[in-house]
Amino acid sequence: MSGNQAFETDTIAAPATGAGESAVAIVKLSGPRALDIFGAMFVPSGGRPARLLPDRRLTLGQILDASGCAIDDGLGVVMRAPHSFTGEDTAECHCHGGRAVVLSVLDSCFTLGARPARPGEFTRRAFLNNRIDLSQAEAIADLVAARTSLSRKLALRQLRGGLSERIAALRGRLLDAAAQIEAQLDFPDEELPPLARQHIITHFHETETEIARMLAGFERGRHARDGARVVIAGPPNAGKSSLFNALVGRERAIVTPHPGTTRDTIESTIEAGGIPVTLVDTAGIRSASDNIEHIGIERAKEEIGQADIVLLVLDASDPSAPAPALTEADSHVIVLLNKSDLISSTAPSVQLTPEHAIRVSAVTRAGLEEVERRLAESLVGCAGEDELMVANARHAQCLRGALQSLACARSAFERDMPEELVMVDVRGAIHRLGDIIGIGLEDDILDRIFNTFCIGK
Ligand SMILES: Nc1nc2c(ncn2[C@@H]2O[C@H](COP(=O)(O)OP(=O)(O)OP(=O)(O)O)[C@@H](O)[C@H]2O)c(=O)[nH]1
Ligand SMILES: [Mg+2]
Repeated sequence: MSGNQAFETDTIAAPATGAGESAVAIVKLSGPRALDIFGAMFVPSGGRPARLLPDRRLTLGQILDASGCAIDDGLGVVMRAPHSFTGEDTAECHCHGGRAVVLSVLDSCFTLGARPARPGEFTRRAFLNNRIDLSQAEAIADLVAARTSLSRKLALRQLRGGLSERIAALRGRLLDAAAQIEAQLDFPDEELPPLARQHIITHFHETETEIARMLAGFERGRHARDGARVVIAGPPNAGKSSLFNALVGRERAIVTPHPGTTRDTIESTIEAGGIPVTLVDTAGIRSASDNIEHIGIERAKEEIGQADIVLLVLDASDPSAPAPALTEADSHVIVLLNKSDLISSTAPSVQLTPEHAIRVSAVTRAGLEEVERRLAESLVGCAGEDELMVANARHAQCLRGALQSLACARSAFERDMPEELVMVDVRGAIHRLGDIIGIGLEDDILDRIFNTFCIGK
């Protein structure tokens, strides 16, 4: 755990549910005055005062404004410290989810002494009170933002401590090695026995291998968490917009027999292999016939540059089709031979057909399942969940830093450099691993992380 300990002196309030109308909304209070404020604005039916309500049991009652007038009938619940999410005294009003109701309930909280919670402040308090570590706090934001089943699963595993345990184990191993080296510094006259030296080098090496393995899955983990950008590109009239519509499942892009139909880029979201994919249709690439088309082509090229995967669409029925500028030698490109309904299966199609090109037809939908399968394979592969452990760019950056420091430490140790020098890098690696779970992180870095959360989380 983080070793942070900071009990806040003020009490915060915010809606825990989203903005807009809903059947029910929840307003949360957390902090030392949460139970007092709740007691002044919630009157349980049956006459028992709110301060005597049992923990974690929903009770029907009246929600009042600060002057004692009824705002709504609803449910109230209290969770006393330390058995709450934040580790502080917490209370919730479950009211009807209209804007006026929620605003009045919040206003009542503020008039009675709470202040508006900042983004992510409930989670930050949970972290500061050692209820969760930083990677778990981040997992809550990921779970709320998860748009597909795979991103939800990854976030849940991180919330349950999957990543924290791995990092804590790696860090523990380095702390052991550091202790052995430190002991040497304290008793400089005693040589570290060769066996212990070898043992420490092996320790470093194993840790490096494990970190490198975690980092190897980052690209796929990132796709699983954040989704991917897949760009449909190719020569004019190859059927890019038709394929875009077929994959999206509706007539989103204009399709005509005239080359140069698509000018601007068009986006839509689909799901492939459990991850959200932003699919982008682009203008056909050729020497532009006018300025608007020229701008469209420039945009298409920009999109290709930013794509995680390019679906290069060629017209299989047109033997004179230009050879693709992008080839499948680039692992980011999947070649689609469209209009395969117009040719016999044995007929030779476009020249230089890459071996792994997929024959498709936007008209008959032939081959589209294979496209989705290949997309999923390229984006997350058959990676086991274990390989998708690192999905957050901040975690990857910390792991890269740790790996670099560790490699320096090992090389210095192998070259019999002074132990003090070795220790600088060992400490660096330990810190970078600690950053992932939030050990000793500076306040301004925490600010930056929690500011990306939404209010009420
Ligand atoms: N037979 C057949 N015709 C297709 C297929 N896909 C597209 N077409 C036709 O090919 C023509 C061009 O299709 P589009 O989808 O507009 O092609 P595009 O690549 O987006 O063209 P630009 O936007 O001009 O670059 C249209 O007449 C489509 O109906 C296919 O799989 N089979
Ligand atoms: Mg088009």
